[in-house]
Amino acid sequence: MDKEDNLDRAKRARLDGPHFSDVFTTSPTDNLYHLGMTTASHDLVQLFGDTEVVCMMGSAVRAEVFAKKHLHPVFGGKSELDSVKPFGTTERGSLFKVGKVISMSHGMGNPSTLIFLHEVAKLMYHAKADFSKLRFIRLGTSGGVGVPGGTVVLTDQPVDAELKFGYEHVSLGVKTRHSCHSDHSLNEAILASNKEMVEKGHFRQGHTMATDDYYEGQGRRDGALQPWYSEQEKLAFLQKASKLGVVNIEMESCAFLYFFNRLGVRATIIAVALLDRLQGDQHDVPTATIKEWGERPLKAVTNYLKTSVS
Ligand code: R2B
Ligand code: URA
Repeated sequence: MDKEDNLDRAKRARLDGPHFSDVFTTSPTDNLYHLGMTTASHDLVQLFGDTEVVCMMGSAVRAEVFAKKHLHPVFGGKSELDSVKPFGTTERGSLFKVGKVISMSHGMGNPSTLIFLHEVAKLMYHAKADFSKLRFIRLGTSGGVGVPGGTVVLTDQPVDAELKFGYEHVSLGVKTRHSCHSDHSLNEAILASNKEMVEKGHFRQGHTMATDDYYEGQGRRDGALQPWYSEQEKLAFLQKASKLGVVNIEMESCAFLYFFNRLGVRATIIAVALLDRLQGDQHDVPTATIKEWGERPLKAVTNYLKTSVS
């Protein structure tokens, strides 16, 4: 934890642990509102107690594709494909489980993601899942910085939209800054399961910038509003990011890794670059190519899961 806030020592210590809130753990019923499940409505231990890996992604459609097309053939056993159905509500996001792996969506951006992170962590707590085995992986898309479209990036450390390492959170009007990083051994294991992609140069590790906006927050000039910055100023900023070691830009890595670092659970982010932002703001790649690239993180994580789920 950085010392950039005004919390006194006792309050700061609460952020370092114990990790689970004494409020929800002692409530007679806990409502996982956005997942559409409660401790009373579902037998969470029976349904989710054996979970080993939680895979999260922005899109509900992608979460379903991952569950049906990638997880079911490997972990579905004798179950029918039709039996892969979402749990709870699908109004805000979708959650599927195949074998010991959850595939779920979290929407776009740090704020939406944080809601689902709190609720899925509580879900795992109520389910009595083994947190020493649990891993959380975000699979996504991103804009590359100095890497071509199609490159899969494994985040080592995220920076925010000001290129500062870590994540800034506000509670009760107080800003707290939190250092955050991916789990090193998890990254090594994912890379080791995807040697061919690594050797081809299609898979690499680096810093990821997370922003609260797809357009001006990522320095795009093709949004609806007239930006204050020129094309040259945009490129100078992206070059500065690149020199710092940033290889891609997305919208969730800071909150995602902050959350799991605070909880003390292994987590990482894997996202394919859909374009190189040093070359432009929009891509002109055929839809079929974007679809194939979009599935690369799903395939890479499936390769890892094949070797690491009991
Ligand atoms: C990548 O893609 C989405 C924006 O198009 C956002 O969720 C992200 O991080
Ligand atoms: N997702 C982002 O956040 N940015 C991009 O440029 C592409 C996908």
